[in-house]
Amino acid sequence: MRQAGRSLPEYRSARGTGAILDAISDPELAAELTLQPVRRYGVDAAILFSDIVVPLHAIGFDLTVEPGRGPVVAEPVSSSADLARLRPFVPEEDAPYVGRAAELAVRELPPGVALIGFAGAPFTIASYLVEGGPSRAFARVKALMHSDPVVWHALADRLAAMAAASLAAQVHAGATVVQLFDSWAGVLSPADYERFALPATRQVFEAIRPLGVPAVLFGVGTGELLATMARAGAQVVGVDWRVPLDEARRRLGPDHAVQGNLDPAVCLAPWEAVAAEARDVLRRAGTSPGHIFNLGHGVLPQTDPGVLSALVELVHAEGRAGVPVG
Ligand code: 1CP
Repeated sequence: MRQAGRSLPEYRSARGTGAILDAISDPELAAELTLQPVRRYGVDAAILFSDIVVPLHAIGFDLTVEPGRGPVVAEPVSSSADLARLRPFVPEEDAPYVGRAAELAVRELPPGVALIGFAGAPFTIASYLVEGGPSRAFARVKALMHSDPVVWHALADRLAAMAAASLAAQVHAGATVVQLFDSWAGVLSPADYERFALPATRQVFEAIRPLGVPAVLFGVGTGELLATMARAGAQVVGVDWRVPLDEARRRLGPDHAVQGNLDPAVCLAPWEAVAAEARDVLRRAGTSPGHIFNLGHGVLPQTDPGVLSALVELVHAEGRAGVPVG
């Protein structure tokens, strides 16, 4: 459950009001924030407290993460000259705090609880770089793809290398599962996804395959893309609430496990409604070839932690035991 911490008073008090990139670069604090949802909810996996823009920030790219808004880039990328600002990311030198936080978190995790390392997929990271910040229409990034495919692919290749290096470093530090967030891929047509996003996404999964950890590919609003995403090289595909998991399985084919997909907003309803929707997710997911129960996107900050505890209990009691990840 991404951002599970945001619902927790202990998260708010440990996190304070400082900049998120500062919190992320403090390994003790980042490890503590990683562990809090596991302690409180007894979930089967922790997700490292970090952000998809950390590698960019770490190579000195001028960006901030604005509270309530998200990543904002001072000088957006628009031409081949801008690519020079994206030098290769060397995790051990540029962002040693990420590996350190992972090591500290792994030490404290109960046996059998996975640590999920993650990175942003090339398209989603590129959308921030080209748009300059969070976007609704994604007009500039789409225009760049179609007007200058050579620059686009060069940009995507660099971001693929960055994501692969970041994931590998997290695995070396103890992450037992990796997840690639292509959060905004759902704004692309299937043809554009295949032509402009899939190749670099495949590069990421190919690069990390020798590490032998299970890999998840997740995006929001990707219903029409699932058959294409199935070819990216991840063993697991995460989906939001817009596509029921039985239908997602039909679109993905028999070779992928699924992750998802309770609507986070449902968790604001009375418990009976949450339980009914959670049971529907479990029923539609079935068990083969694997289901990781999750919310379809991040936990909403106003969610009652008591509801999330009850949800974890319900899934543990009623979800049929499969092979644990990690
Ligand atoms: O200061 C804060 O606490 C602000 C909220 C916040 C948090 C808690 C941001 C800003 N990033 C994070 C941490 C974060 N980001 C984690 C750590 C684990 C956790 O807390 O659960 C993870 C996994 C991410 C990943 C991330 N960052 C994604 C992909 C996941 C998704 O939600 O689809 C994306 C798109 C981002 C960018 C980002 N960072 C922060 C915000 C508000 C955003 C989204 C902005 C936008 O809408 O474009």
